[in-house]
Amino acid sequence: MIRRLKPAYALYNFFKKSELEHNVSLYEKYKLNKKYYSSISSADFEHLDKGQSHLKDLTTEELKSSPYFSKLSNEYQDAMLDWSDNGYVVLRDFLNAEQVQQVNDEVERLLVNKEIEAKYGGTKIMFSFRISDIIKNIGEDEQLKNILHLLLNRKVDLFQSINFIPPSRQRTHSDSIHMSTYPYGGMVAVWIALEDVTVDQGPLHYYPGSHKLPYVMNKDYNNHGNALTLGKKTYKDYEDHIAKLIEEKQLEKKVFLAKKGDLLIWHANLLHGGEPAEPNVTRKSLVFHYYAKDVICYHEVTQRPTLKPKN
Ligand SMILES: O=C(O)CCC(=O)C(=O)O
Repeated sequence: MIRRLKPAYALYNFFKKSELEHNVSLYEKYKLNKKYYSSISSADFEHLDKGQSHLKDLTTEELKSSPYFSKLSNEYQDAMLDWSDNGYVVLRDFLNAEQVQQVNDEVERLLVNKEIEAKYGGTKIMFSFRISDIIKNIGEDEQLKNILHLLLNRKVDLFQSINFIPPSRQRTHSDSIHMSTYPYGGMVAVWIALEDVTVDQGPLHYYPGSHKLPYVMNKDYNNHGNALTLGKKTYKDYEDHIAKLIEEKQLEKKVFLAKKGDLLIWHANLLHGGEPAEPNVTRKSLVFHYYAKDVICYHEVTQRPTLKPKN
């Protein structure tokens, strides 16, 4: 029960002022009666101007006419044409074999030294970029960040990294339920293969065009809660809701059989997940999540503002 009590989170947040101040000027901008430690969720934005509730998605015409686009290789330009209609971009061979080996060696070293550990059932190594320059430099790569800036029409800040060694086997979801923003759409993710991935290894899957569906938030699966408590639904309820939506809309799934070094960028609202996998296989990969600048950053399920360490 304590995990559902909003005042318990607010108390925890109270002592994290420096990591939560990033939202304060935006609460003022949108005239939200919130302190840095207050709980926050999509319900707090419902009364605001609907016309401004989403970052405007870039059209293909806007993409093509941007000066940075013309500086990219023909291959990258072609890949980026998927963004507007399909909500993803695949950049092949973004890392070369030597860079991939460096990351894999680094993860191995950090694990052996117990500087990182795999959580969430042994699948996810969180935030390795905070202690590894090798990993951070990839997430902060200038060309990559310029591409993300172009796609979102906003500069982005690297927020989180996740290393996977076994496959995620994660059911289909949109990251906007986890890393939520106001206006909607102020998040973007990058997935990089750190080995060649076959169908047996639980490849990443995604649903092209699903980013255009309405964002699924607490109210859409009856998980509102009230002023004092979070909603009672489980994460499985959310995943079931998404599975039903995919069925109803007859969405078409794509499976990413990546070669090591290949990279996929997905939109904040693109439905994606990990395919089932054979037992005891690896599927080494690295995910980076970025928030756009000047958006309210929070977590819809737990209704908490995002903790962002000051750089
Ligand atoms: O790597 C995967 O299979 C999925 C990762 C994912 O969904 C995420 O990091 O948001």
